[in-house]
Order: sequence, then structure tokens, then C-alpha cells
Amino acid sequence: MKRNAVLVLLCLGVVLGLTSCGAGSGGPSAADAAKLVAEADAELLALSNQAGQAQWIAATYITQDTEAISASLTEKAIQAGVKYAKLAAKFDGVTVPPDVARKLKLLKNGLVVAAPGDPKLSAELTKITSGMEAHYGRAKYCPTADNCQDIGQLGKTFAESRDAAKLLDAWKGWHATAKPIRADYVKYLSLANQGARELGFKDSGAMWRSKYDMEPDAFAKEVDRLWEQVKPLYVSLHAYVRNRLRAQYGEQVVPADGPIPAHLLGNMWAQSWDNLYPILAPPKADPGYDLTEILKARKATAEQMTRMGESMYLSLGFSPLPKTFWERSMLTKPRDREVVCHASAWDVDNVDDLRIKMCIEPTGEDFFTIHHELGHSYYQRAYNKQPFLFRDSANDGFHEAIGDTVQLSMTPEYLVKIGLLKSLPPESADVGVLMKRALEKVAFLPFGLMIDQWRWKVFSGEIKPEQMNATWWELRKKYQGVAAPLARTEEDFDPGAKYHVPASVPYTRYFLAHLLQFQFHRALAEKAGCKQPLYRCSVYGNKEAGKAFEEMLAKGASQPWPETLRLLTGKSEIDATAVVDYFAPLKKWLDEQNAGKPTGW
Ligand code: X8Z
Ligand code: ZN
Repeated sequence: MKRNAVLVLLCLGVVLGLTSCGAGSGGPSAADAAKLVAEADAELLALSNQAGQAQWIAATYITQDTEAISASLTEKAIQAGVKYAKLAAKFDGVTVPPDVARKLKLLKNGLVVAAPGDPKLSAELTKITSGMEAHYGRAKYCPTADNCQDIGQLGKTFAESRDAAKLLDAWKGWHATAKPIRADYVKYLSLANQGARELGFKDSGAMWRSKYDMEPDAFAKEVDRLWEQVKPLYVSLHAYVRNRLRAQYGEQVVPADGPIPAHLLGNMWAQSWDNLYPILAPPKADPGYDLTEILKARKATAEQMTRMGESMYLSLGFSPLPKTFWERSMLTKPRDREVVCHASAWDVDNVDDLRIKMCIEPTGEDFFTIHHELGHSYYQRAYNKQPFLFRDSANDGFHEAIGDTVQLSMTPEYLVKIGLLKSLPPESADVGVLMKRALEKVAFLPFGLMIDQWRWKVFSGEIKPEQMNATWWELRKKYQGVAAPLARTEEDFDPGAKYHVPASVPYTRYFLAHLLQFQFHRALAEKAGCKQPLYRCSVYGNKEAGKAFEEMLAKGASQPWPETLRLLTGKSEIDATAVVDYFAPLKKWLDEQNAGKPTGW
């Protein structure tokens, strides 16, 4: 095997003009392609596992050393990815079997960060990316020298406090922590773009958009189309929330018809607003329970909450998590070292070394996030029998949508079934239940969209480095209808205060996921024979729905995502009507409340 693989590489050297393969070897053949993808599969798996181990340690024990080791092993994996992307491109136009063609395609556009060929620049790029993530992990706002707050503590302030001055202070303090990485980010942009261009992409943004089984420009249009479908729902929610916040904070603070100040929405980034539910609840339709209070009253531990999450998946017919998951995961924030608390799910050996890294607190929000993370874990496991190159989601939106789909089954009825809630709220509370969900999921939609609208333009150069902060706020206004609560300048780097920017994680995936999850939920509810309105359907305990779900997950990245989508839903297009239909009763209610008042900004 290995010998053959080496031969392939030597022969491909001809194509690359690097070496000679002897007379009469001709152009690259289908057999060469098959050998190349086999070689790539094995080598990239080994390098991914090594990088995964180093990254795990770097994220759960931030030190200069772990950061350096992680950067170095990540660089090795990226360089091999770049090497194979270049080799794969040599087969453009060669007729090969479909699975080989798919693998060549994934090799060509699979990288998120492409390193430039120049070893010095490649090392610099990975050093910067590891450094920015570690900076984010370590960041703290210290109002006084002996009171330093991390994002977990600041997040709690946003969840609980309704004191505008306190919120403003927390907002300002956290956003200031990103200023020092602004220069690094600019350097990162140019190095990452150089790497992407060496692979034939216009820039890194075009490389990110190339991963959706369609032309990058067509994908951008598709995203715009989907946003137009859901925008009216968002605008109704926004107008209602703005009115209620005006009543809460006063007319001086919240305008009647302009954007909402970003520090008042219950979340550091104003991305989800469900923490505001207590002050936004429809007066006559409140279901009257608060998951955070219930979990706190029970003194639920991080492990117990995770096991409850696992039970949900078990009820659908998924297998128990491996013993090592419980031994190796980081479920709580360690007291004695710096870690990256931002929740994530890992598959360190790309087979069954599944782990979650999260700083769990007993809150409803974290309980939901656990289910999100476990969605990743069960996806990772479902596709682990595929060749390594196919061990990924159909597209990145799918990966983010699985756990969220399960969240949609966490209805009041489900909470009663698992004993977290004593009795079922009356049907008259449906609007309240929907409101809570909309504050989480509908509020998120424009945020999920705008981050990469900004990054795509920053990568393409349409946004210049000296306009990075101002354009960030232009887009936040355009899509979300929120505004910075304080004057901003180009000294600031507010995008850097959101994890996925310094960590270089593409974000459109979450926008897609927030549409796909409603489509998946609709399909699963149908399979489970649920005849109620979709928001009351839970597939908890339904093995048939679970089986259909797992079958889709098991496909991994082996085929274009529209085919995988069709497998579960019967449709091969992302369809925003699922989310619009789900929230239709709430939309009606919101529009009644908004009657005669301004909407939009
Ligand atoms: O980053 C996440 C997950 C890990 S993939 C916790 N999410 C986005 C965010 O927090 O910004 C989930 C929803 C959006
Ligand atoms: Zn996720």
C-alpha cells in the first residue's frame, strides 16, 4: 500500500513539474486518482488525530507551551491538506468513479484556513490563529485589579441583570479585550488569503463559500434568498421586543423606531434573546416555568445534565456514549487553569474518542447547549464507518443543526415526561412557549447571517482593514437592527469579541442550521406520526424517527448535501417555510401587539 502511495506521489510530481516518472507515463489516470485519495485519507487521518490531541490540550490547559505545540501540529495537518488540495486539482477533467471524484472535491475545498506554501508564512499563520484563540480563552474584564471577570461571569450578568449601567459596563469591558488582536487579525487576513489564492480561490471567503456543492456566488445568493423569507418574522419580533424594552429602560435609552442598543438583549452579542423572556412574556400566556430555576433547585450537576441529554438520544435509539466520553470530557470549568470555555464537541481519534468541552452551569441555556453539543457527538459517531475524507457532515450547517433539532423536541410535554416539570402548561400558554423559542432561534437568524457577510467582505478586500469596526456595526444595524451602545472607533475590534472570529470558525453554518433544524424537526415529527402543531411535537422515545435521523447522519459527507437532505425530508432545498410555519401563531400574535407601532429601523 505504502509503496504504491509513494509511487503515486512521484508520478504526480510529473504533473506538478517537480520530478520525473519515466518515459510513457502519460497524464494522470483514474487509477492514480484512486491511489491519491487513499494516501490522503490515511495521512490526513493520522495528522488530524495528532493535531486533535494537541488542540484538546491547548484548549483545556492554555499555556505558551500547549499553544506552541498545538500550532505546530495544526500546521503540519494544514500543510498536508494544502499539499493534497494541490495534487487533487491535477485531476480536474480526468474521469474517475463518483466516490473518488467526491474525495478529490473535498480535498480541494475542505480547508478552512489554507497555509501559504512559504514555510515561514505558514508557521506565522498558524501561530497567529492559535494565539488569537488562546487570547480569547484567557480574556478577562477587570473592573478593579482584584475583580477579574471571564466571559462566563459576564454572560451571567447579561442573563440576569436589568441594570442598564451595569450591562453597559460589562459590554464595554469585554469588547475592550479584543483590541489587542486587531493587528494580528489583519495579518491573518492577508496570510489566509495568500494560502487560499495559492489553491486557486479568489480569497478565503470564496474558499469558505465553495463548500456547499454549488458555485460560491450561487451560495451567497441562496443565503440572501433564505434571509428574505424569514425577515418578516424577525422584524415582527424585533418591533415587539423594542417596545417592551422601551417600557423597561425608558424612551431615552431605547428609540421608538431605530436600532436596539446591543447591551440590552440578554446576551453579550445580542445573538439570542431568550434570557429576556421574563420581561417579555405574553401576560396571559406564560407557561409559568423556568428551567434554570428547576435545575438550580435540584442542584443538578454538569454530569447529571449531560446524562439527561444522553438519555434523550438513547430514547431515539442511539447508543450510549463511550466510557471514555465521561472520563475525558471537560464538563466544568477547572479552578486552577485557563481554558477555552466556549462549548465544543470533539472526536479526537475520528472514531469514538468523543468528548465535550464546556463550562456547564445549572441553567436552561446550558442544558440546551449540552443537547446541541451531543448532536455533534452523535453525528461524529454515526459517520465513523465512512472513509476519513467523508467523516464530516453533509455541509457544516447540518452539523450545527442536529442537536438543535433535538432541542425542538424538548417541549413542555417532554419535560413532564422526564420529570423536570410537574404538570403540563395549558394550551393557552402556547404563545409563551413559542415566544421563548423565538427569542432563542428567530432572534439568532440575522446574527447567524451577518458575521460572515462581514468576513466575506473583509477577506475579499471590499472592507479595508481601517474600516473593520465601522462596517461591523453597519452590518449589525442592517441585519439585526441593533446598535453599539457606545461610540466606537477603529481602535476597537468588536468582531474579535465573538469567539468564532478569533478562532476562525465560519459562521454561516449557524444560519443554515437555524433553518435546517425546523425542516428536520418537521420530517421527524411526521415520521413519528405527530398530528399536533409542530411546536408541540416531540419525537422523544420514537425509535422510527431516530432511525431515519441516524440514517441521514451515517451518510456523512459522502454525497452532495441536497441528496442527504432529501433522504430525510423528501426535499433537496433548504426551505425556510419550516421555520415560518412553526412560528405562525406567534407571528400573528406579535403583529397584533405591534399594530399602530413602528416596525423596522
Ligand atoms: O458556537 C456554538 C456552539 C458550538 S458549535 C456552542 N454556537 C453558536 C454560538 O454560540 O455563537 C451555537 C449557536 C451559535
Ligand atoms: Zn455546534
